[in-house]
Amino acid sequence: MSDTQAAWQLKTPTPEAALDREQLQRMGERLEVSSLLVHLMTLRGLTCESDMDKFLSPGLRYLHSLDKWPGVEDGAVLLCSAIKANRRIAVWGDYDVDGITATALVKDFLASRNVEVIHYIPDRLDFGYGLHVEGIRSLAEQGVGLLLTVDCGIANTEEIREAKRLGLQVIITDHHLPGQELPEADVIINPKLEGWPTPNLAGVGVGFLLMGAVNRLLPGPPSDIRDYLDLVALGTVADVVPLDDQNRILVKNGLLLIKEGRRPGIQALKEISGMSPDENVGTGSIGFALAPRINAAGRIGDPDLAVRLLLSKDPEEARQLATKLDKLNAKRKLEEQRILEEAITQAESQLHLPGLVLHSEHWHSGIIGIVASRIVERFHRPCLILTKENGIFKGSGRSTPSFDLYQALLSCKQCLYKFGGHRQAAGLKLEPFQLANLKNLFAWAVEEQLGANPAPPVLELDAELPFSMITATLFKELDLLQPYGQGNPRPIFLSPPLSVLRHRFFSQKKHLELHLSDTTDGTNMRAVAWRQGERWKDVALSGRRIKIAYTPRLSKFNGLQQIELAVQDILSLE
Ligand SMILES: [Mn+2]
Repeated sequence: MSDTQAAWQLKTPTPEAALDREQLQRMGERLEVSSLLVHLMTLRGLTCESDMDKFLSPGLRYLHSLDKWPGVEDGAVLLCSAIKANRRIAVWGDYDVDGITATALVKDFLASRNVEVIHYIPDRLDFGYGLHVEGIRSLAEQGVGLLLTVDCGIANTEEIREAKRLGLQVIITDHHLPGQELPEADVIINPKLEGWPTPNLAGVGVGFLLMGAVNRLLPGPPSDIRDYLDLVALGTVADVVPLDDQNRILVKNGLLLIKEGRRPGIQALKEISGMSPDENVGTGSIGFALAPRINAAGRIGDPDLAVRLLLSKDPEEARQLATKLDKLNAKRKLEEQRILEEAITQAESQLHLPGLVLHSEHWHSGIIGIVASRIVERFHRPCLILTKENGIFKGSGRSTPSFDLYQALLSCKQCLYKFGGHRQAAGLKLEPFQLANLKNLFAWAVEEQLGANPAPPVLELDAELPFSMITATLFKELDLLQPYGQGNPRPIFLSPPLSVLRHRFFSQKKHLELHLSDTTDGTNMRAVAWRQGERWKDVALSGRRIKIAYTPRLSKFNGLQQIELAVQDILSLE
């Protein structure tokens, strides 16, 4: 939680989406929802009744047909002819959740059509992301005739040239930005290329489309391709791609499968994360519980553990694998905590700077990215975190919403050995003697973009919501907005003036519980401000008039459902 008071701002719809009170009312009547829900949809850029209707019930029938996605049919034809010719097929994936679910999806689907393929996921520490020549040579030696990449490959022109030289057919499926030169693969399927209906699919979404097309072409009875949407939802949510209309359809339907829990591996992950067997899994539970356990395999263990988990047909085996992943994740958390504490200490000595460069000789390179995110949350400054590996500094950077990190690294490139990424996140490598230069250049770059004194963070609020409006119907309506994600954040509401009836701190004063009364309608509610104990411990809260930025939640306590307000931020009115 932030140490600085954020500036609160009520969101307004874009001019195209804006509706007046009466229009909101009428639209609500037509869609059979409240005008508040219509208002929330206009804030999410929806302008007309049919888009709103599709948003509220995103059925699979609204997915574009397969021939609308360039390269997908060509890829399917090539893959099917390789299968017919008995060519050996290898899937090359990535060690994050998107890459792991994409690998599992392709293998699992093809196995359902009686096609066995081998897979390879590079080790994060030995090789890093993407293709490498040693691996390709080894696949060729194993008699592989077709290489299918998932969630990677678009940047590997050299490596794919080598694969072609060795006589492999190559199909790239990827969703990362292509460079100036495209690899000489037989087929490239990438939503960032021209002609795609959306650039936002995740790697696993692209793999799903290809398998959908293969499903139609292979001889024999087709499989039910919808069975694989659980994997699509996992990878898409974990990769934090915008949940535009197509991704929303894939994710919303995939989440239903995850709730059902037919895949033993996902069921075991839910169980070990403390969820009930038919728990309604949202994007939040994926982000906090399921994805970190899958990622832990790739960060500090062996990503194949996670692939095996997702492919397992045996609940007992799945349970054992999930337990292993859970242990790795616990280890990752400890390590993260240790690095975070050291990083915070360093950051506190740099608060005169608008951008932070933190480094150590011994931080785990699989974890520094998460720590960078935590540092940005806490200090509201762009941050680079570096660690030494094989005599070279390897780093991970995270940005604030208004800052273009990639642009900043471009202006530091004279001291960098390698870098890549986008606006919000990036990776970099540099020689140790360049560290001082990087610090200077980065400080310049940040100051140039943001000025010497970065503006306070802004907290965007969806609407004012008095406590009397928090009803069962509201919860049902808010459920329709799910799944939340980029472009569709969980709504945060502004309260009317409240008075604090009583309060207490708990868990070593880390968290704060409040009993609040809405002064405009007299309704009382219980609220919890997680991780905000420190900030309020010396303030006399009881009796004070405040406003809160909050999200209403239904929580279960002793088997009873009760309303609890999750407090984002508190504003004292006195
Ligand atoms: Mn990805």
